[in-house]
Order: sequence, then C-alpha cells, then structure tokens
Amino acid sequence: MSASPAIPGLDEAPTQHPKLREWVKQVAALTTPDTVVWCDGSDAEWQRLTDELVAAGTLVRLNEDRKPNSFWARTDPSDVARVEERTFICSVDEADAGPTNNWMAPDEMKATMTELYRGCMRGRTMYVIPFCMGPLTAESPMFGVELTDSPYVVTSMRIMARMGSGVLDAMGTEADFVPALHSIGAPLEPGQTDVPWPCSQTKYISHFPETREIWSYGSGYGGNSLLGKKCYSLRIGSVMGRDEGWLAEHMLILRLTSPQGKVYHVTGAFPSACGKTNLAMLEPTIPGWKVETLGDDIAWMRFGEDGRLYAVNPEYGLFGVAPGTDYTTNPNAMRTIAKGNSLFTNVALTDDGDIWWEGMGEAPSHLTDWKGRDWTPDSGELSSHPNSRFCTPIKQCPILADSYDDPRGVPIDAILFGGRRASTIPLVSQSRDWAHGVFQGATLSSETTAAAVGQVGVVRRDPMAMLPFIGYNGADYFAHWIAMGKGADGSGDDSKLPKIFYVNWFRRGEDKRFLWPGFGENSRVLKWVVERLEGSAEAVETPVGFVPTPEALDTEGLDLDADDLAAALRVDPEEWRAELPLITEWFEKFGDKLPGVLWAELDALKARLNG
Ligand code: SAT
Ligand code: MN
Repeated sequence: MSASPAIPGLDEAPTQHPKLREWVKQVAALTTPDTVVWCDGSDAEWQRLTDELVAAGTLVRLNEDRKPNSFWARTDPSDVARVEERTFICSVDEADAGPTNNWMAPDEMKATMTELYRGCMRGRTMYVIPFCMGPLTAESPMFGVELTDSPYVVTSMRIMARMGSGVLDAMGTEADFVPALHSIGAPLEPGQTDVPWPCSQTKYISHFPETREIWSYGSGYGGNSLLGKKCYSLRIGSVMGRDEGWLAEHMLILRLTSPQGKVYHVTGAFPSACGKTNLAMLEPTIPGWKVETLGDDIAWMRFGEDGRLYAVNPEYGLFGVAPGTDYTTNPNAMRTIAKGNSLFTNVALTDDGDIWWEGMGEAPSHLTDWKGRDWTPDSGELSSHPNSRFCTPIKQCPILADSYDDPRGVPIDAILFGGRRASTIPLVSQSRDWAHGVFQGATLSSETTAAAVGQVGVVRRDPMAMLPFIGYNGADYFAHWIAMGKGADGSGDDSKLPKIFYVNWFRRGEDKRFLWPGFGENSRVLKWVVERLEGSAEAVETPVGFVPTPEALDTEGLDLDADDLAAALRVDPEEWRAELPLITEWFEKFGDKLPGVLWAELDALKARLNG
C-alpha cells in the first residue's frame, strides 16, 4: 500500500498489463496529477475533451456549416515549432549519438528531468494514451503509451495515431510498448487560474535509444509533444530499424497509376515544410495519370518475402503546414479538411468562424490573427504563423489508397530525395546506382524553414531529410542505408530495390523567380521517373547523375519558357565544384566512421566534374 492518498482514476486501469500499470503508477507518484484518465479514443471522450478545451480557452469551435467538429487553437507565441537545440539522443555512449545530435548521458538526463517532472502535473489531469503506430493488424504491432497532462495532445493524438481501447485490448498483458512521457511543465497551484496554452520556458525532448523510452517536457507543439510522430516513428524507430534491418524515414508515400493502368509506388524524403504533403496528394496535370495518397510524413520500409522493399505509413492523420495550402496548390488537402474533425493551430480565424491563412485566396477584410489580435490586410504582418498546421484524419483524404491499412505495406519502385535549393541542384536526376543514391541522400541540402525554431533560409546539409530525426550516429545511419542496398538476403543484388532520384522543385532564375511551376506539374517529373524505371525515357549522363533531356520531360500543355526549363535542368560544373568543399567538410564531421563508399562516391564525383 502506498502511503500517499490515492489519485482518482489511477486504480481504474482498464488493463491488466503489469508493466504498464506499474509505469503509470510510478509516473503518477512522481508528477502528482489531480486525476488520472485512461483514454478510450471514443467519440464521447473527444466531445468531453474538446468541450473542456473550449471552456479553457485553448480551442475555439469553428462554424459547424464550414468546418464541422473542428477547432481553432493558438499556442503560446514561444511554442510554435520543434526545438532542435533542446532535442537529445541520450545513448549510453556519446559516440552513438554524434555528430548530428545533442547528447547527454542517460543517467544525467534522467536525473535532471526527474526533478523537472516532480510535481509537474499538480492541478492537472494525467491522460494515459495507448497507441499503435501502423496497422493494429501487423504481425508485430508497434505499440506505444503516452502519458501527458495536455488534453490538446490527447485530441491531436486521436487524429494522428490509432489509439484507445482497441489498442489497449490488443496489447493484452504482455506486449512490448514504447513508454512516452510528456508534460507541458506547468503545474497549477490551488486557486491559480490557468492560461489558454500552458507550457514551460524550459524544454527537453529526450530519447533513450537503448531502453527505447521518450521523455518530453515543456512544450505542447506537435513535433515536441505528439510522441508517436517524430520521437517514436523516426528517432526511436530509426534505432529499431538499424537493429532489425529496416528503415524508418521522413518520407511521403504515394501510389501512381499510369494511363496504361500500371501501378507504381514512390516515397519521397523532403525536409519539413518542403512540400511532402502537397506531393503526396498531388493532382496530376497530365491526362490519364492518377495519384493516390498513402502517407505525407513518415515511411517505415521493410523487406518483403519477395525481396522488395515495402513501405507502411505508421500515422493515422496529416499534420500539414497550412500557409500556401489552397484549392490551386493542394485541392485534396482542402477537401480533406472540409470534412471537418480537424484541429487548426496558429492559423487565423475569420469573423464567421472559419479559418484562413496566407495563400488561401484573397484575404478577408478582418481576421483574428494567430496571436488573437485584430488583423486587416494592411496590418503588415502575417495572419498565420509560417509553421501553422492543420491536423486532420488521413481517412478523410478523398484520394487515400485502399492499400493504406495493409500491414504489409506497398512495394516501393522509386525513392525521391529533395531539398529546397535556389541554385545548383537540377529539377531531377537519377542516381547511377544504389551507392550513388545513398550519396545523393547523404549530401542532401536544403534551406531551413519555420518548422524548427531558428533562422529561416540558411542552406544546411539535411541527410535523407532526417537531420533532426536520426536517432543514432549519422555515419552508422549511412552505413545502414548502404547495407540495405545489399538486398534482403545481403547478396549484393540491388535489382529489386527502388531506384533513387534527387529532385529540386525550388530552383530559381537570376531574377529569383521559381524556374519550375511545381505542385500538380510535378506529375511530369513523376512520369519521367516511371519511364526511367521502364527504360523508355531519354536522359543525359551528367557528372551528378542522369538528367532528362528537355524533350524527355512531358511539357505538353505547360506554359513554360524553354530557357527556364533548360535552366531548371542544368548541371553547371562551376556550381557543383563549389559544392565539393562543402560536402568534404560535411563528411569530415563524421570522422573515421563515415563509410568509405561515400568518400569513394565523392572522389568519383570530383573526377567526373574535372574530367
Ligand atoms: O515536427 S512536426 O511533426 O511537428 C512538423 C515537422 O517538422 O514535420
Ligand atoms: Mn515532417
């Protein structure tokens, strides 16, 4: 018997799972919430929590006729994005985290955070959220349990992950799960009035790869607090993948059908806020082609029995960047949110109870901005934060592929790596082989965006678009990618593996205009990719890979200046020679651990550029 008075709800655990019950008890004893609630994921629970959040001022219910069962949320202005500086990989050995991650010894981190967690849920409810990343019908379902004192997190998790009673039942009494502890770090003293978005100025997003645990403190923002997403599915997931021979990647998944009815699957790795959601839901501008969505952010890729690589989307919802999304750039996202059941965070509110953001047609004459202030078109400020988000169920996507729930995933034909680069990188190039494709991924670079706190628009290396998400040593991660290229049986036969392409939708002309129209027109690039797989499309061999001739790209009906197209496709040896010292500097960061294959690829690139 514990000496302290029982916490209501704690003993009402609807599970006999001993390890789970024990962990919840320990965390409750440490964080001392007023109550414990075991989430069932029901409509009634959603109703109750959203009502409470509306009463607390965290959410505003939107106009039922415009966005049924949907809500507007505003965060504290300091809590708007992932905090990479406060994100840690706490491996036992520092070398297992370096050189791209912040590291702290697990004991030290646990000691520090235990003191922060002590009493941190005072005056609040602790929610227990059983969840499963990927289909529950998987051979080994990927369970997690998040404990959080944020009802906003509970409602968001209900959209983003399979969660609730069904998951708890499937866990039985034995299943392994990833324990994921989250607190906003804002205890309430008796009589103290709450603020609409409680959070702490002290933030830690910590991962313990050996014990596969997640501890997050101080932030309520998506990537910091919805722990099934980046923390589990990418950082802890990548460690599991390394140990078990699979890949956890920051990739969209789409299914493409040609006019002849042939089906292909493509994954694409792009840094946050570089168009994954738009590409995943693309509406082709070329006749007869069809795109269906499987995922917009994360792909888990495992070898199937046939030796091919199969991808599963572990998520259940979309957490897309709002600004720039509208019926011209991403009509399917607009149709998805129009069905309601969504949360909108840090966008603007219209006077008739709908949402608005920059890029959504003409601005209304009056709005309430993301900071809750009156806004008019001549306010001279953005109405919505550049990293404002829509959070919406993927099942509402009108072009969701029927294979979405297939626990085996879909066989991948092509992998795209892409970044946001104003110069140098051509619209599309095909890698020479798997090792060259890994080199393209490992040297991927992109201008930073508002998805993470920090300066925007600075070019940085973002390998496989995973810089903030690799849960272990980056050099080991590259070695794992190279090992995957040896095929399911390790034989070295890469013929069944996806082909790798490097794309850049964001190249600009001298006048700073984008050279390529992007969005739906990217279907023309997908068509070329597929024709390369079929061996039917023309390409020129350049020092950086195979690039389409202007004629090989279908530009029928596209109003595009021939010079712009040539400039978008150009491989300029001078520009590329300027990249070489940057790549060398990047590789040197990894010291002796960097796989020799990548140095050999760099040498070969140098030789081709100077040859
Ligand atoms: O980290 S989030 O998932 O909130 C958004 C992103 O950066 O992809
Ligand atoms: Mn992302």
